[in-house]
Amino acid sequence: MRNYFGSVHLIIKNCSVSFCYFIVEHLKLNKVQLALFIQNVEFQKPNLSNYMIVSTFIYLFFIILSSSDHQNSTEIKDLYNTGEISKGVVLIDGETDPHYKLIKSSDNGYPGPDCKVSLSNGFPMDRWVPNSNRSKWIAPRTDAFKFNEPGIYVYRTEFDLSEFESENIVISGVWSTDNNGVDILINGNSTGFATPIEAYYGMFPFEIKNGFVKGINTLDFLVYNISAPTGLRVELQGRGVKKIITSR
Ligand SMILES: [Ca+2]
Repeated sequence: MRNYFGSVHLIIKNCSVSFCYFIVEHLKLNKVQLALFIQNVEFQKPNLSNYMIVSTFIYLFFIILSSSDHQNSTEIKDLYNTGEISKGVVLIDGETDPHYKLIKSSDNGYPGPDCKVSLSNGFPMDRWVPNSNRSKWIAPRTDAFKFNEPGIYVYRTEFDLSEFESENIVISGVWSTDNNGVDILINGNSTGFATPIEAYYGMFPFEIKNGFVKGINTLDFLVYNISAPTGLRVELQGRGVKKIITSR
């Protein structure tokens, strides 16, 4: 196959502008990748045979690029689950979550910004979807069974994308809330994800693919407490393509 390509002169010179646009927009190539691609393409007069070869080439290129994109994507390491102190290690009950801040509270007695890991036994944990070895419920207070005031509670976590291309980021995960999750904001903008009033019985998926900015990004989880206990549980992960550092 390699020799075959070596002897073929591709025929896309006359439509190179639109073709380049297609590559950049649909295959998410950066300038360096595009330059490498164009560098390896030679142009000649079109004929049916070459059209077929070009089609095959583009298809194969797409497959290779897709797999290479996946391989090149890197985990965003400063994204943490609720109640997680380091990757795969959870806090003990009552500890302050270092990665989530309560930036808005409806309970003057628990205004934040500290979020506490909830007690793992008894009410309301007997109703809340059980903790895992990757995440735990957090709340304005450790002893959630003593209740918090009704209203909105906003939990914020931050992560740094300085080393990433901001257009290639995907963050996905699941969340649970007491009571309903109102929204998830990426850098203050709604993603539209919500959970039902009795969401605490399960975990609900979300996926965010846009709205990212260079540098520090914020992810806000808005939870509405109808009455009694309130809390939040999140498990999430993010991947992106790291910036290519070029020197001249
Ligand atoms: Ca509640």
